[in-house]
Amino acid sequence: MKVQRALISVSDKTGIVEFATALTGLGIELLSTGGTAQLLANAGLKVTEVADHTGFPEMLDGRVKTLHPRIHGGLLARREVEAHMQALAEHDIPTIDLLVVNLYPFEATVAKAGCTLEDAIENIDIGGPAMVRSAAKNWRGVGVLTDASQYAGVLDELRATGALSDATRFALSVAAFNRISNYDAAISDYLSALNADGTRSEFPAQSNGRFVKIQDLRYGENPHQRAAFYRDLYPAPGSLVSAKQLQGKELSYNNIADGDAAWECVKSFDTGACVIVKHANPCGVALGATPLEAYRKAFATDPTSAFGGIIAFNTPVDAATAEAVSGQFVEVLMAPAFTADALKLLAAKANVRVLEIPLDGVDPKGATAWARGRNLHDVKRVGSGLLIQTADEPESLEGRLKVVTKRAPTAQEMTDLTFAWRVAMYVKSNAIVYCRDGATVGVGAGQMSRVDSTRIARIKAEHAGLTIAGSVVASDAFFPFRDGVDVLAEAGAKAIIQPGGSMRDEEVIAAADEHGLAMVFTGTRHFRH
Ligand code: 93A
Repeated sequence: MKVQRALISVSDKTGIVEFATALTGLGIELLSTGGTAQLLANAGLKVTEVADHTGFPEMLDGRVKTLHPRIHGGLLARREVEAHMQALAEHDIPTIDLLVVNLYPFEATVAKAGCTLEDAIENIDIGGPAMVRSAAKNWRGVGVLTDASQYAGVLDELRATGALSDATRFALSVAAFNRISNYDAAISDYLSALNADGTRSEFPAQSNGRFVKIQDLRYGENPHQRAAFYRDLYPAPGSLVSAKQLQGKELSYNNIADGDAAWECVKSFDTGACVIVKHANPCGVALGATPLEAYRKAFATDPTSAFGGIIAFNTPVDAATAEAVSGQFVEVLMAPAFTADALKLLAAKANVRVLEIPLDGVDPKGATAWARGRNLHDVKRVGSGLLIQTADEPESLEGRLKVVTKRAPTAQEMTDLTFAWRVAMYVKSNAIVYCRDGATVGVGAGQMSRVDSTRIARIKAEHAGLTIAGSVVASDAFFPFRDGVDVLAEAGAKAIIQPGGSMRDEEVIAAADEHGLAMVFTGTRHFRH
């Protein structure tokens, strides 16, 4: 069906003059609302104002512009139904074959600090979504564009054939319904979280969390499971979903899950760090003056587990680091940037998936989860329900640590304790992390008993040829009994950081004193399941 008439009504006017000029060039007649019509007329285009078309002025501060039968009739009439076309003729309503609308910027308005309820309400578009809905319902006769990114493709097709194919109009219709549904969800989310006094409630009665597909995956956690990867409609800055893959095989489900674990951990350090993850747990974490130093120290923790691991850096990867990393079997390599020389070296390892994730706007010490580049809410599926909680945050330990043993940690022990505590937050519970000199020495993860994690971390350190003597230990939750403390003291550890708060704290502190250990309580726990 030939496109004869287009209605253009856009808030975001990016690219609209060029697009409208091209439509005019194809002999398409233009109708437009106030601001848009003005812009197009100023650009020298012939355009009819909607107010002239309907014979009704825009009124109520623009609240009523296009809500008129002469607009909706033109959009909704079924071209193949004779009675519809007769009705249009009777009421002198011309068809509208192409609709170009983008909506009042509700999402951007409420994202601004200090947005008032009045601002938000004025930015709820009524006429725009109504037209989009009419056109999208009548997709067999009307093409509907709701985003500037669609202009070029539609133009190509119109230039080639003067019309849009069924497939194109259907795809545009689906995109249009997605757009208004996300728009309404944003309004509903915003308003649902408001109390009558203007304060916001953190967990509204209804949640409309929206996700956009990034890609289908070859399979899920196992080859018999089907899977796809989605991102939040509004992702936090610096998160894995904004990764740019620079080379390598397609990402798998497990690559993404493990990559996220590595990325969330490495992002939480405010100095150069390297994190190696295997099966969702860090198997080596270290700080370093250079990425190469951080990598070497992290790798030394557990070379066996690091095989086929995910490696993440929070600083740009240079050639020396790329060369060292290439010496091991690595599934995914992640960093905020790579030097040209590093990329040249990595190109020789075509299978390695290299992900670049800029950390702009991410502050490891930021006040909110969002500023730290993490989503504010953490979601877990349970049966047909969801558990939602605020993200676990790496808290500042300043002024919080309580020394509970006779011996206080030395300055070096204290530095290592703080590092170990941070790492433990990213290890699955029960987590026991031995560290020395800004690097992990042994990691015990995901055990049902804390004392077993303590033993396993020690065994792993021994297998890696590392000595635990002189190391410090972080435990993600309190020691329920003294046995864990006995095990780590026997292994040669010198200081412990843990939340405290067990019924048997006294027994645990006495054990530490017996062994001459220093112990500090954080008062916070970091379970991770
Ligand atoms: O205030 S509205 O809800 N009432 C309407 O009748 C209406 N018609 C189009 N907003 C309406 N629009 C919106 O105006 C469009 O969705 C678009 O975002 C905007 C374009 O206005 P202008 O062309 O005056 O800049």
